[in-house]
Amino acid sequence: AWLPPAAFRAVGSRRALVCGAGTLVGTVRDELAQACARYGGTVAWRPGPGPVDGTGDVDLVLALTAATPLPAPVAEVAAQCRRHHGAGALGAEGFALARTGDVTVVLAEEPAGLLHGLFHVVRLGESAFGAARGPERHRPAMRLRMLDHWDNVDVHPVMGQVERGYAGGSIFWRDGSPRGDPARVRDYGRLLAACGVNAVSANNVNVHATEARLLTDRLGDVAAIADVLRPYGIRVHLSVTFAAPVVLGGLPTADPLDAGVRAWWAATTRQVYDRIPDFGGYVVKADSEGQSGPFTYGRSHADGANLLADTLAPFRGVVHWRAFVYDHRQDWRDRSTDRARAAFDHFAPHDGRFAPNVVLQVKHGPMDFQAREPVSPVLAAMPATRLAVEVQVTQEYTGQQRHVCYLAPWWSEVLRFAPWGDHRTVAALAAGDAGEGGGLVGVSNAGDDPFWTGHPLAQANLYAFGRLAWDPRLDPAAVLDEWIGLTFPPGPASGHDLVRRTLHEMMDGSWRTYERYTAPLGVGFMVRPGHHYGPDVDGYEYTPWGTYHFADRDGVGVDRTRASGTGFTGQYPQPWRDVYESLDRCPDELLLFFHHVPYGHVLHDGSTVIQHIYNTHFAGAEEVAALRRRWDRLDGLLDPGLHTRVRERLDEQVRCAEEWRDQVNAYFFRKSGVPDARGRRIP
Ligand code: GCW
Repeated sequence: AWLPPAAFRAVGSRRALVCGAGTLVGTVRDELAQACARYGGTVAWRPGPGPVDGTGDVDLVLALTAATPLPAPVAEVAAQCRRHHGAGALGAEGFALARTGDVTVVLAEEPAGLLHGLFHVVRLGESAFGAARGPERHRPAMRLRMLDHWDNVDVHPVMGQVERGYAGGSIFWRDGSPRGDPARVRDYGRLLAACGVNAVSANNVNVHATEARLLTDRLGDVAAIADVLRPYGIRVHLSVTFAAPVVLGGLPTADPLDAGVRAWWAATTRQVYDRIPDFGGYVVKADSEGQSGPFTYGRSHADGANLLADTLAPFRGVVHWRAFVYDHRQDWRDRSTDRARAAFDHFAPHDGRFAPNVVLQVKHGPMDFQAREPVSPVLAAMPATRLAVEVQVTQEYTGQQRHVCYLAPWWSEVLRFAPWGDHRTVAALAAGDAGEGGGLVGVSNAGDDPFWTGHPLAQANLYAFGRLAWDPRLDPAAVLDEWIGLTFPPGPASGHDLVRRTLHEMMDGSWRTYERYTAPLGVGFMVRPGHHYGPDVDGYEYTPWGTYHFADRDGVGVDRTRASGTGFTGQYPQPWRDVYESLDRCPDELLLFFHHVPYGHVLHDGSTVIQHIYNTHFAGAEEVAALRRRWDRLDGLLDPGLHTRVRERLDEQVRCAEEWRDQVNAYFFRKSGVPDARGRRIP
């Protein structure tokens, strides 16, 4: 992935000094030692206070501020930092980077900062050892940067080992047991640390019988994962079932206000911390898609979340409480129920009632990880609640890691969205004041596949997730180049520039390409029910899931206006409540999410809706064909196994994009009777 040995060439050929002690400092030293063994550099380590020994000639110093006396160049950087930012300005994970004289300095207050600093230097490569720079201060925008694994311990009869997993089996589990491959887990932790992730939840939010027991008699399995990830600064969290007091504790109820239930959770949580002192906390999917929750007992989600939060608080743990609560058994004939409204209707009234260590985990859009949705209005409606934004790194609705679909531009749009039209962005809401918000959560796309993510190019999504959680202002195209540079370092073979250029060209616009050949203008779904791969325009139209497009002979789209529809637009603050309400002002890419319009409705670019559908679907499929041609140019320049794997996936993407094009075009031609103005073939 993005840590091939060659990514360490620049640091590995230097004379490095590490000052400080602790597990994570040990990791920094070991990383450097490994790199130096390969590239001829040296590493000295000064764990405690004492004379600076054998450190006359160094190129790179990584030091904790506490490791006094600090070597001269570091002391200078420390003094500058204090002058500019005051004491304690680097925080738990931040670092300062400077190049003074001939020495590159990384300074941190805490060991985790040193580790992030090391990986930053790795990313910079030779340029970290060039011109004078800094001191620059780097701190994560979000304190919580978590990947959720929807991994089952047992193989689930329908969902398999990993729910919505497209990269083989689980990294953690196989057939009901731990997978027994700590080296793989360690490598994973290393990759995550190198892009800035600091938390992992190790099991599916749909908690089945075996998985429920991870909280109690199988806690040892979780502790083993925590032990392996700890040296990389990654904390482990656990998905738990709200019914645990009943299914594990044998109590007659899981009512959050019941004294026995509270005592059970308190005792259970204490045992978790006895075993895993740095345990991160619980993740809960309650009253959602069949999972149990407080509604069963006539209690609110604030009651439910606070129960768990109270038991975690003494240990500084958090509960990630998911806002993905909606009626999945609705009647498709009932036009008044709107799934998009559900999270807001359930949660917004409870703003201010959640304990400080509850993180309300909100999917970025009001529906479900479609290739295009508006930003969830919940994010603007709960100023007194810690909010996390959840994105889906695993490509359930975006090509299932058989299609190239670089998602960072999509996430970046979401994170930069300004719900009130002013300086306050979604990223700022998730970051919170002084980084105390709920952060960014991604559903992991990694598995036991040799390329980690099934599609080798899907690794870029995992990398970009971590980088954007660390700094949501990063340009996704620059993050892509960073990933390409690390993953495909210049080697002895020629053609490296072509590789870089081609990968960038293929990936940068791939999310928009995907959008073009799938569901049009923000209407979403149109996928095969169940597994969600490939087109099926009416697949969900008459189902209980609340995901409809309402196409008929005259028009298509969901009327979510206040004037004549479900009123969903009213969940947004100004300016968006009026922008989305207005047929004229609503952005084209979301038109069918908010409005039901005739096929002849004219978009801002002058084309009709029906012609737009034809144009984008022909264009999208052509763009995929061009992707495959581009990839062919790289034959012989890359590892053959990798080239073949991507080539196979591109063949499938071409086939599938044509299928999408033809089904969507044929469907709307048949409904509307309007021919393509350009006379192209529609089957
Ligand atoms: O996107 C849907 C998926 C479910 C998933 C659910 C959720 C884990 O189809 O597989 O369940 O969302 O986010 O809880």
